[in-house]
Amino acid sequence: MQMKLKIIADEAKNMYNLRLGFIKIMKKKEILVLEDLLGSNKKIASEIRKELTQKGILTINFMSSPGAGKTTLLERIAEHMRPQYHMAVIEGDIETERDAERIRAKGIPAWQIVTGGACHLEAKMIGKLFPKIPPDLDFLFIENVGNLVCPASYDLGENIRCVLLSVPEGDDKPKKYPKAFTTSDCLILTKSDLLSVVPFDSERAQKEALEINPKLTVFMTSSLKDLGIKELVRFFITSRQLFLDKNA
Ligand SMILES: Nc1nc2c(ncn2[C@@H]2O[C@H](COP(=O)(O)OP(=O)(O)OP(=O)(O)O)[C@@H](O)[C@H]2O)c(=O)[nH]1
Ligand SMILES: [Mg+2]
Repeated sequence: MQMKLKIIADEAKNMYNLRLGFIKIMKKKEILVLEDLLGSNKKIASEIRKELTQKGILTINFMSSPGAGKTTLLERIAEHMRPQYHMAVIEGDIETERDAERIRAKGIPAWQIVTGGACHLEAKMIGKLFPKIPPDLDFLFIENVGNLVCPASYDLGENIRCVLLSVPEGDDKPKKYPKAFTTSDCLILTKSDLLSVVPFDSERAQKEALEINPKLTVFMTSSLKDLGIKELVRFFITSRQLFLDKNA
């Protein structure tokens, strides 16, 4: 009886070790596949950046959690840029054409990428839209899928990456979701009109964001009250000029 039990225990142990080995191999394979994917994404992104910059188009990638106010901010930016500057928007969502429809309603060309479940955009998705992008654009905005984690790992060929953080989300987010902040050039605090009703320490949010990324340029905006949008638009216009001068 004891002998039989020992054999069963040994078999279970062997099975366990086999499973552990299998998981280790699969994990290694997963990491290799991911590295490969990110590597090829980076290559496509570099080509996109090169081509768009040569055409004088500054590309800006907006990342944030769902509902932080990306589309509303783009609607305001469109009002501020018109009529001097030509802009277009690529919208990324898991489902629906809604955000692209909102932008088109402002008279701005917009294309919707429906990822069908994927939580981020990838450079190849932007590349597929290339034939549609008018060459006389000044600015191409990309609204990433609402998610504060996955989009941070994918270069889309942008010149400027902006992370939006809305007041109702809480001032502790930069250190909890660091990659979106460490990989961005610009932090846009949104919905500042809610500061009077929601506890949000904007100094803490800025300080902690700058601790993990001192290069961030910070803006405080309210699309609802049209606050801070003019300054943000001026920043994009100046940045485009700098890129043009650099690539002249
Ligand atoms: N109070 C206030 N509400 C805002 C502001 N900007 C946007 N909102 C509201 O926030 C909600 C979400 O705004 P969207 O612009 O759709 O947010 P989004 O980030 O594009 O959302 P997803 O595309 O779903 O990730 C809407 O109800 C907006 O009216 C703002 O400045 N102040
Ligand atoms: Mg949106």
